[in-house]
Amino acid sequence: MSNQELDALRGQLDELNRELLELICKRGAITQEIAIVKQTQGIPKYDPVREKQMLDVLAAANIGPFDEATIRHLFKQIFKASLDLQQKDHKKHLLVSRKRQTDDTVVRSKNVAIGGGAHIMVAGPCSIESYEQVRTVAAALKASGVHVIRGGAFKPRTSPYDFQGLGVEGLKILKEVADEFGLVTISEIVNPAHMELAEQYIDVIQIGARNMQNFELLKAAGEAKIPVLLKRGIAATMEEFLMAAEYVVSRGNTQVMLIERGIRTYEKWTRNTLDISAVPILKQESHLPVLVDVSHSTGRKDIVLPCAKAALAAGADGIMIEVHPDPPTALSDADQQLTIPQFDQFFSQLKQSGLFNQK
Ligand SMILES: [Mn+2]
Repeated sequence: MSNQELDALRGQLDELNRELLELICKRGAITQEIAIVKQTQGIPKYDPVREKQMLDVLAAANIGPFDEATIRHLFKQIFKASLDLQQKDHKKHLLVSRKRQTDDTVVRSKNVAIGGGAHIMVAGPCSIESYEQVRTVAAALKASGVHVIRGGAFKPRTSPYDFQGLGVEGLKILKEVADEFGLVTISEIVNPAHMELAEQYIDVIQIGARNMQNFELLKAAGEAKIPVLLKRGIAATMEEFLMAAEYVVSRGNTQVMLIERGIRTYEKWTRNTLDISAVPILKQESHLPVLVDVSHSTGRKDIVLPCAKAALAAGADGIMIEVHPDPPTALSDADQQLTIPQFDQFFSQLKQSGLFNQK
């Protein structure tokens, strides 16, 4: 074959490549339109039955020289690329996405604003154990300039034989004490039927790590009229975490905060592994406030200060930490809770570092 002939054939290929490209792009644009229709109708993007039908039609129409398996393989790649395109577009349109809303969401409760600049300290006991216990912590927090108190009343414990919390009684104690000191309260809710109870007694609903993908609970929280603090699941990816938040926001409750609380790894010297990289990723991908729980992520008191500094340096909007008047007697998480003097020292050192900006 002369070079001239080869060049001519190659010229034909170049032309066909251009035509194929044009057709593939045209096809992509149509799949994007289909995605919008499917989105509004709530139909899943991936339709294996339809894909099989298209492949069968193509295989039957194949006149060669490629064999059937090759044709199926080639078109599967095109279908896959179209599906990826649909899903990428979808991600861009998530309500929690930074691409959808560039300004930081500011979560407001009473006189406290979380996100959008100033840092917030959330502290309090793991579990609400008694009126005296909560009041002692609240008085100390108030004196230290903390505005938000946490405390668990419904405790989803690893073992069914461990302390399960005081339930509604606990919420009542938290409310009484918080009202006295003018504090904002955060407490975990584990039952979708308890949202009205939450609105009555607490200011912020916490959805715990073990419930991050409890979709009925997320939907119920999405209909609640108070903010939600969503903890990252112990093995949740960033995408799963943001999708869980999307469940809440898509139901109308836009007042959602994310909190990194450590993930499960092989490491045994910390209770969990604090994923600092989650902070800048979440801040980049989402407009929701991001907090870091330095107690549950580390499970040890001796490193909470450097971990809190790292969290703030990475862009976190706030820190959560457990404080108990007498940690050795605590009914849950005794090892990781700070005493009140330890907390005061922790908080003053964090402020001295210049990383914690209070309004
Ligand atoms: Mn705890």
